[in-house]
Amino acid sequence: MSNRQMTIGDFLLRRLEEAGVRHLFGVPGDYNLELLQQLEDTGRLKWVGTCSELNASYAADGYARLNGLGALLVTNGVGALSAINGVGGSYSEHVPVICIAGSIPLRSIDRGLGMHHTMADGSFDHFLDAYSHVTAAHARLTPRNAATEIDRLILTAWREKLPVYIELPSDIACLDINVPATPLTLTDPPSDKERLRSCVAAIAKRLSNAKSPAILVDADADRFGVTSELKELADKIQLPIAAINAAKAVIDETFPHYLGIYNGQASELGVREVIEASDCLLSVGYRPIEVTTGDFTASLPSNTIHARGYSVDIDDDNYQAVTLKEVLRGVIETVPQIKNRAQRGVAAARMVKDAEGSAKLTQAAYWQAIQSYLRPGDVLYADNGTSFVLLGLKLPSNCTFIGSINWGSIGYSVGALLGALTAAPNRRHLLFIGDGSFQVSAQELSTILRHDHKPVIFLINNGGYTIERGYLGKTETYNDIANWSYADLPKVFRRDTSARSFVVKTVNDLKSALSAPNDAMIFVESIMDPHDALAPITISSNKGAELDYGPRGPQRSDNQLRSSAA
Ligand SMILES: Cc1ncc(C[n+]2csc(CCOP(=O)(O)OP(=O)(O)O)c2C)c(N)n1
Ligand SMILES: [Mg+2]
Repeated sequence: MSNRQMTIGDFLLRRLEEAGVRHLFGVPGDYNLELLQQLEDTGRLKWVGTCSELNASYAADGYARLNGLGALLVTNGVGALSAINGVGGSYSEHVPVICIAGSIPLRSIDRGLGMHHTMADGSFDHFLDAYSHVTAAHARLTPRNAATEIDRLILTAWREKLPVYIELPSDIACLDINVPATPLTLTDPPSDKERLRSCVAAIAKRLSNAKSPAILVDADADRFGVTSELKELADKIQLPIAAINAAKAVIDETFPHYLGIYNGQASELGVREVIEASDCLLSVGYRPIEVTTGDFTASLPSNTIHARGYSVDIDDDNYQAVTLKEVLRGVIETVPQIKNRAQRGVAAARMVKDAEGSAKLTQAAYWQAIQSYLRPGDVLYADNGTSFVLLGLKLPSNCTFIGSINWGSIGYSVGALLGALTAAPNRRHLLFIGDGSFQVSAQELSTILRHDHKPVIFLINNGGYTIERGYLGKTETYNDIANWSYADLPKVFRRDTSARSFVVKTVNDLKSALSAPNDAMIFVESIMDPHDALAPITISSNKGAELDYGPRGPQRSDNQLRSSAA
């Protein structure tokens, strides 16, 4: 392999570019300015400065959801720890993000010089150690290891679909090292031939002999890029595919074999029976938690086949060294076609009576209007809170859902919106968020406006943390928040903004907001009652309280927002 000389910083940027990363999010700091200058000088990658490193970590995650890989640049300690929540979220949601921290110069580490952005305790390893818990791999670069570590870390993020952490000491970015001249190629290691053959045969045999086979997908079906294979398999042998809510819209909801959301007793109509009674269920990357299993009421058949990115569990066997895509391709080729299996009904969308136009806006009327607003190809976001109702809407074809169901950090969606807009500026992006979640990361709206993006932001102003009122504190002031003038914020964040802002109080107000053209940002602030929440929200919060606090905890129904009807 031929080599060439290159600076460490230039090589890192070159490798990111070769891996398909075209934008870098983050906040400058003295320890990372050298790399930022190299970015400017070489013209590799575009810098997207954010208001905070936390938001940069959310943006890199949102970017990676649509781009396959994302990256952020922070400064030592203060920046790295601000970003660690978002990077932890990327781990939890299986999103490949490369977090680069410009860090303490090696000369200071060598000489034991105390530096700012440290604990001033003589140790320089605290943040590297902290990141070891939220990443698949981490390293501090040196002139000796940089060429190999940069490739190892980028490749690990891409292969594992998990974040990695790179410390780039500030005094080495401009040092020349020997680097490979050939570009970095992102490929999976090939499967072991025998393991692949016998794994494919075992799955194909079970599927072909089954009377009621089905597939259940989690987010990994998207992360490992196998949705088209899953649909091809479903077409070939006429089997239904359900998703858990962490994998909303991973299978196109208009796909004829798409069944609906499986969530234990909180499943969509008709889904639970099919999944739980299947005599051959193939699950893809299934990682159940309380909020994706209807509070542990989900129960997969005991002989479920569990396929993951690089392994498969089937009956008594565990197959290693097999890649998901190759397994599914093999199964598609092996199973005989089935044409006449009885079709299963797809769950019908719940319809409610049209609300009076002049009536005060309710959650029920709101979500009904939103359902008709959705268009094929939309990118949809739901932050934590009553905006989770979006999970129950039927999405048109080719929609993408970006959420953080496992990690659930409020405010994630605003940063993720910036990131995904940067990756796919020509799609229509709709953000659904509550006032409480918005207050965590609202300032990133300014970056979205600064870059002329045109999302539609649906903010529910209900005076606080309504979903939390279903756990505890229905009327307590700890669930109240300051009442901002949300719809004025586009103007505050960009004086010359062309954003269209609406304050919506009635069904008619909402209708006129929804008829605004999408040629500028649309900001819709909908005022709703703090105690208005649909049954799926209150039921899950009430159940969550039982689980969280136990029988001796504050099970005070008088102090919990409860649903009147299921
Ligand atoms: C970083 C973080 N802090 C706290 C929480 C706990 N939490 C979950 S939902 C929520 C309230 C959300 O309120 P809002 O966005 O207004 O939604 P609503 O239910 O009112 O529509 C809070 C505080 C969290 N999930 N993440
Ligand atoms: Mg709220």
